Amino acid sequence: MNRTRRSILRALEAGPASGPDLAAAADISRAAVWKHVEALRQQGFSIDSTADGYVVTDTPEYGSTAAIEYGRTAPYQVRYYDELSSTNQRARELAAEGAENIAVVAGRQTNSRGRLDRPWQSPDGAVSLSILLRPDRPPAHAPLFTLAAAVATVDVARSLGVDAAIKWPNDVIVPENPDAGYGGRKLCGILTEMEGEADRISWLVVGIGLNADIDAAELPDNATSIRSEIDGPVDRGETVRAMLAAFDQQITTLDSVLDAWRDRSVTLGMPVRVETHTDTITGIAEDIVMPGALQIDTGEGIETVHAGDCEHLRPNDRHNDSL
Ligand code: BT5
Repeated sequence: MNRTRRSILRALEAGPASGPDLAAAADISRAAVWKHVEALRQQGFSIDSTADGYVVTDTPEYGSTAAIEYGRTAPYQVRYYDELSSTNQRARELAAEGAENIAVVAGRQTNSRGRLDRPWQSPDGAVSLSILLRPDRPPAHAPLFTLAAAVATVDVARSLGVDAAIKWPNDVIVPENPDAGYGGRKLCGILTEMEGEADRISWLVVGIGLNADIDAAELPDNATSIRSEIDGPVDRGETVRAMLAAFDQQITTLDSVLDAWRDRSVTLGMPVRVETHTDTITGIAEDIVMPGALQIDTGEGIETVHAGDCEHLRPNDRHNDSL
């Protein structure tokens, strides 16, 4: 979407706006304003011409940059694509072109990836979102942005009525037993990629795959979706806008993100088994420490794990795992 159309849309968000006012604000002719308004109508906006000026009476739900940007409060420019191989891949290309503060959104992805290049399923109905940032932080702080995305996703899912929580390090799940927190079905995965110099991140891409308006039957075993949890449809446009706002809020208070993560995690206090590249560590998850490492009490001491796959064990599973 070009800058003029974006500014017209912004003006319409604020209420009725007359053709001459829009023309003056954008420094274009009234005929050009009319063309932009027509183009927005083509994209699914209902725009009435009233005595007070143009008024938006209905917005398209999804399927265009304008639809997602309308009502957005967070400072990220949206780029929407019906289909991409991977939103992270597209965001990396934009990073190479020097862009920043962009939210790449895809209707569906054909080759999306999780950690260690694992396949990630993003059929139509998913929220597939990658946020490109250039934070003034050292590379070692990059995992904090993953935590911020997990916190933001939990808050949005809960606001939609889903009993979501975080499983270390980057899964948002609906626990099988919310009090005990074991097992659980995965609602969202997060993949952060970055390029940095010794003391500063050059760019960072936080990729979020949220199973939103999809039937869980279309997803892998052990996955769930907002739609299946609340048994109703999900407005993806509103979900993306809420995600961007919640993420932005978390990264503006990044130094307190560990506390926010602790409040929403079901991993802490649980018996866990964590597979790292080289090892399997079993014990009680005690705490999360900078910049997102899990401390596990193995019974013989505290082990600090920076990356790995974490499984929550049922309380009596522990006895099978010589703790
Ligand atoms: C993740 O990896 O959980 C990170 C996933 C990040 C995906 C987003 S979508 C937007 C952006 N663009 C990308 O290309 N990627 C990001 P990991 O922890 O490795 O988990 C991957 C595992 O989750 C797979 O091996 C499957 O078992 C499972 N899985 C695949 N698709 C799933 C889905 N839609 N819902 C739940 N689980 C899924």
